[in-house]
Amino acid sequence: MTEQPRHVQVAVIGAGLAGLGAAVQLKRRGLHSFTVFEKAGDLGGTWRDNTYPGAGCDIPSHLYSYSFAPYRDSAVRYPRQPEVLAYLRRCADDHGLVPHLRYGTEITALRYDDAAGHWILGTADGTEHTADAVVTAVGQLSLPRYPDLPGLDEFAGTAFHTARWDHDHDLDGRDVAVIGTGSSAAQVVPEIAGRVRRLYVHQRSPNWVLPKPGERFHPLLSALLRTVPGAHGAYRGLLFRRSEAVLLPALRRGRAAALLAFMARRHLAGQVPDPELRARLTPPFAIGCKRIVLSSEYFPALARDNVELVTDPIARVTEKGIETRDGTLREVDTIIHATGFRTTEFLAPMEVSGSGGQRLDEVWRHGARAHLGIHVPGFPNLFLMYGPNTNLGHNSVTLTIEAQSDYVAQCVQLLSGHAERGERVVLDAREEALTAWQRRIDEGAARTVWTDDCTNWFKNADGTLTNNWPYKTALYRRLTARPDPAALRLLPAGRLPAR
Ligand code: N01
Repeated sequence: MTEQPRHVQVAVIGAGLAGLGAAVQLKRRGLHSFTVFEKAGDLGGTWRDNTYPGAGCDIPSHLYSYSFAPYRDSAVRYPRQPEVLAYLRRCADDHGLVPHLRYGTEITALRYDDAAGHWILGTADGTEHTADAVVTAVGQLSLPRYPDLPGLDEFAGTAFHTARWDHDHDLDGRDVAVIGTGSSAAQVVPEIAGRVRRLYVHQRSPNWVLPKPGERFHPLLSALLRTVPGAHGAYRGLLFRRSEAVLLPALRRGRAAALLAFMARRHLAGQVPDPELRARLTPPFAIGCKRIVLSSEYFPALARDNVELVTDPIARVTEKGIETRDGTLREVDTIIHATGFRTTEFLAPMEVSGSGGQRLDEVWRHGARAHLGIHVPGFPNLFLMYGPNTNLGHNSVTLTIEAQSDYVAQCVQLLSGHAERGERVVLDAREEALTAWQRRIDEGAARTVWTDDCTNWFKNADGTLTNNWPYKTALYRRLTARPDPAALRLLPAGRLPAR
């Protein structure tokens, strides 16, 4: 059934962590004319989609939550997927977002209409809505990436991605292959290793792994958090400061890197006594180049008798299983793709065109860039949440997303003030602001280990860092504290003048 076209002041696209955060801040600034369009039938984004066994957050919940909606459990340190999803539902309920959520509406195209001075949102069912401003909040980890392996279609068994887990497929007693050894695989493998008959873990390159503290707090700490006033806030502050002061310098090749590498090597040596297996699990690149895996269960699972770490590269998939380059065919009935996400494509598969019809994929042909990760010049009144270079490698991404949501709400408030005075205006970023921003990103990127010789999901095929913010979180918060008139142009709605 097609929907009725409608005009909204603000269209938010996506009801995950970022979309909900933006919606909360809009309301807090008295802006109530907005709709959150969500393609699925439920909120939660990545925390709705990733339901694989063991799915959980490896950032403590005290930090993986908004400051305006503290998630402070005195018992649980690391929440599992159902708990994070429940937290997001609570946010939506507590902040009155439910009436704004429009499920089952996939926005497939965004087109700025120069003549009308507003955005046209095309949906999967063909309906077109319009909006004065658009906030995209579609995530960086929303499009599953499937491996491009010859013969994949010939496989006669069951195959699925970790982010599209097939809960109807019982794994008990089966022969299973997991492709990929990132954070998702490290959570899945220990959960299923004891249930399946054989498990082959196909590793293309190893990851540095650090031990994960217990999911639940020690009873003493738990009692402290429960009883001492201010303890929850102090704990959050401690986690934040530790990430800024120790983890970030390590990722920027500081002395703390040696400490982390030492901890990772000791963890590996303590859990993997077999020197041959240990050698295959030792990464040849600096710690942090790939996102560090946090797990105390992954290595012991690999050492089980029914589990084999396969490091010979995959040659092809056949009807019966996976053949490696040495000619060995390991027959399996299930293949699990723990192969990550198409992270550098950002707003894809939406087709986005700005003023004058310029296409965003054309503007971004050498890599996604946006001033503050939020504004793309020539795309007026379009605000990106969790856009290019706003992911954190050392701290909780909720912090940059919260900063963005308040910033974007301020921009919309500014536009709204003009509209109330009968002036239809749009906000556009200056090209010079983006150039200066990009210079800052590139300088920061060059100092981090992310641009070293390893594959990771933070950079594009050219090796340009497109996803991560290479500085302190506090700096990002400062830069997004309020819209900067020097970086933005306020123009009459309609076709933008030449830049
Ligand atoms: O994905 P990844 P992920 N043949 O991209 C391999 C978040 N997350 O889903 O390293 C063979 O890290 C690839 O190999 P290589 C978190 O931010 C968070 O595990 O490229 N292998 C790699 O081993 C995380 O970083 C939590 O050589 C292939 C793996 O697949 C992000 O999600 C929990 C291949 C992909 O690893 C993504 O993690 C889980 C091929 N053709 C996830 N293609 C939290 O706790 C790819 N690979 C918050």
